[in-house]
Amino acid sequence: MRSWPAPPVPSLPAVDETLELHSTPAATRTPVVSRDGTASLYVCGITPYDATHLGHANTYVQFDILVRYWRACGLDVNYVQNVTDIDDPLLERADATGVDWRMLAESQTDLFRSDMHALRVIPPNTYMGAVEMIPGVVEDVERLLSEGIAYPVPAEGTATPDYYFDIASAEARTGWTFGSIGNYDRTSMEELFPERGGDPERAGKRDPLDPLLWLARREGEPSWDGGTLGEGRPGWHIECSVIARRHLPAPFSVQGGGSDLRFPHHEFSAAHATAADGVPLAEHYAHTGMVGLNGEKMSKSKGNLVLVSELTAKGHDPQAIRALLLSHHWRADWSFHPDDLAFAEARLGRWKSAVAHAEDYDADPSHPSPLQYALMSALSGDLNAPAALDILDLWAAGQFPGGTSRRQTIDLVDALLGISLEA
Ligand code: 5CA
Ligand code: ZN
Repeated sequence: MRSWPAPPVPSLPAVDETLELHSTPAATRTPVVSRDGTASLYVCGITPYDATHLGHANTYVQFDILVRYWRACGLDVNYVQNVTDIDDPLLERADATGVDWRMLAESQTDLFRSDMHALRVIPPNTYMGAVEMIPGVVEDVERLLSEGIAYPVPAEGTATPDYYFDIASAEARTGWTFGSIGNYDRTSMEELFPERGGDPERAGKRDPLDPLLWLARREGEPSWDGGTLGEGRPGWHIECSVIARRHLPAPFSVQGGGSDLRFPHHEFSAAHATAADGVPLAEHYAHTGMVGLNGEKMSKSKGNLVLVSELTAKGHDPQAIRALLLSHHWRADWSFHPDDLAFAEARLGRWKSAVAHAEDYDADPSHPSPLQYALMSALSGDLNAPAALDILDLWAAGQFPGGTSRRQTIDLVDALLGISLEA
């Protein structure tokens, strides 16, 4: 599927840093080791039934810093993102609003594209919808079935059964242990499962937490050819597992998303992949904090959304929105307050004014400036963007030691932080 236009990214003299990232399964910082000059990333994309809110924007802007950091280290980055363009919440919203589900998905994905473009987020190399990946999903579910890691559950009024993933069998036959990815104990997972799309009450399941792999065709719902599974549509976790495995090496460097995806989503997409391939899905799992409004998580279901498109329509500079997001550490939970945006706008103004008055001279383009070392060193320690912005404040206040020309500064801030300070 089409993504969005790439922003220009100035090239920087390469600096060889070692990135340390807080990985959820390890629950601590771990070095991210690149292989053969490459790094690979999968970030879970939107379910397009409502436009981009600040929580989504935060997740994609924070992972954009990872992409930019890797590129500045001279790595070749392979980045994949999905769109959950078929799932229950999308069908429910389409039903409730009387809009065709395809039109809803298309219009909201388009709005997301224009928001990402406005926020200067580097697009993924592969942007793929669940619907496009259905043949791959069918292939994998058939494989899991033949290996005894999936099983049918008869459904009322359907010609063929639904299919579920067998947690116990996967634990016995693969290297995956239940809870090892999201880092939750069984009691917490039992609490979270029904809140996040799971169906613990479904009769006929071997374990109440076994997740759905393939849903048989229901009257009045869209469905696709499922080969030996029968007509139907994919479960949620298998979608990301299959899209990632078909487009990235196994294991790839980082699986990303918001912390609401720790369980069940990332736990099970990793489990499905390990069961199908025999190797872990990813080396690291990175989860961004949840953005809220007045202390409550911002979510489509609660309707307490601050939309990027509404802020920009009111005349707010998307670059100030970006600066606001990056003033929070990627793992932090935080609540939006309109004053924060005014603060970010003033801050951006100070950086721009400092750049406009900075000295221009011919700096050696192959030699990293002291400012570049400082910013990259801040980012190498668990992608500390707030610390990078503080360094920029120091520089703008004339308190940063070491020379950096006007042009170098513009290129540096643009390449690493995605903020253009050009007048
Ligand atoms: N399509 C699935 C992932 S495969 C999904 O979770 N879609 S979503 O539209 O609900 O969320 C898109 C991304 O934004 C996910 O990575 C999710 O973790 C993240 N996200 C959702 N709400 C928030 C929030 N309030 N704060 C931060 N990130 C959020
Ligand atoms: Zn996903």
